[in-house]
Amino acid sequence: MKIIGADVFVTCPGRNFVTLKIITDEGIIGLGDATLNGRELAVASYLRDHLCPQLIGRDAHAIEDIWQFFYKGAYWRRGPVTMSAISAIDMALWDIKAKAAGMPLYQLLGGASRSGVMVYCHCTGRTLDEAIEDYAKHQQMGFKAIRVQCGIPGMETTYGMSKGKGLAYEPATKGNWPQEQIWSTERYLDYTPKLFAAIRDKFGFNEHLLHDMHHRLTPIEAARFGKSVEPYRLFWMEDPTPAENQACFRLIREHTVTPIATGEVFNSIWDCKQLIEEQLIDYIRTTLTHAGGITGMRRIADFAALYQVRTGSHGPSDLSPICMAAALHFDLWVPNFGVQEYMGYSEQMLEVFPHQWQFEDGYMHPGEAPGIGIEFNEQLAAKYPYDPAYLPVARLEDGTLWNW
Ligand code: GCO
Ligand code: MG
Repeated sequence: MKIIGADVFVTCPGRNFVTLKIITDEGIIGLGDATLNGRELAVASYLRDHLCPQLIGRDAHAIEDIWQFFYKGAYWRRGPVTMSAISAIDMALWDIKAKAAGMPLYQLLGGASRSGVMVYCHCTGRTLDEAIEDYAKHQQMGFKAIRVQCGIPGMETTYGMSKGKGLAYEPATKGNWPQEQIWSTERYLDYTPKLFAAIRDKFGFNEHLLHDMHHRLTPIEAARFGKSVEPYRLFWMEDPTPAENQACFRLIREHTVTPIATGEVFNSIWDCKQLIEEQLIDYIRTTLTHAGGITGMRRIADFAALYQVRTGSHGPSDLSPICMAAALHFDLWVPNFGVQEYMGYSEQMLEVFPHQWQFEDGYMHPGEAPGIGIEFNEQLAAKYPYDPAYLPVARLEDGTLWNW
């Protein structure tokens, strides 16, 4: 089966998504997600200008060889732009292979290891009361795992806040210039344990409770945080500190038994090697879209399994529904599955990407359609052209640029 076409689309049904469509001579098409929030056009160009022309004429079944060709063959390895492009190609080729086999992708990977994929939602409030209200809403929807974020008194906004009560969380702002936000570690460390106390007090320990620290703390601050929230038994604390220096997680580990999840910005197995080998984390958060597709993620997950590290893939609404659909197949199969993030999508987004997945009582299932089980409505997508939007940046109160 030969590849005869590869097209890239950038569409903005509420937010920007980069979609790759691979076409074969047998009429089977495959879809891949190449969305890199705030850098969408760089990946679109990398695909359009460099990789797509080199796909034409290749055997669509040769997934591993194509992955190696674009990874090693570029000479320039790794990096989010390169890896998002490779990921989209890989996803689309697995979609094609599974369609050709007449099977849902999870069957090709080795079959289902569980009946459903536990997902966690994102719940938020500008105040503690609003966060409690939002938690109750998600609890009623059936979620078994809930991530809670809350406004901090004295800070105008912070990671995880929606732009108004009842609105879906969307970190990026439209326009050509990122919004700047002020961050105070002191205020955060003081207030956040009160949020967990209030949640556990009101709802008990029925749901898994998660929290995203979004790389804001230093290792010793993260250690103090983890230790101070141990009574609330978090499922995980996410991205407690930036992870370029993997060894710095040792310091956190020495002080707390609060489980740690990291890796949503990683794009290769090398980014997580030491963290996994030294068992410095409990959950690895790499995604299909940024860490090399099914081929890259499978390698990371198998390696992580040796050290009892489980998966907890990134799944915000700024990865396209194609990524979500593919992730559910991966999660249904992967033996060392932990949890899958599911922030959800607007109706407008789901109209552009008609999908097969189901949600029931906190668990998701990718469906039984051959392939990944997702479509792309090109005509509708064309009505929503690219609209520049950027993630915010954070500064300390004295103006120093910080980690957002
Ligand atoms: C998460 C993430 C996101 C990121 C976003 C950046 O855990 O869902 O931290 O909210 O900030 O995906 O593009
Ligand atoms: Mg996160």
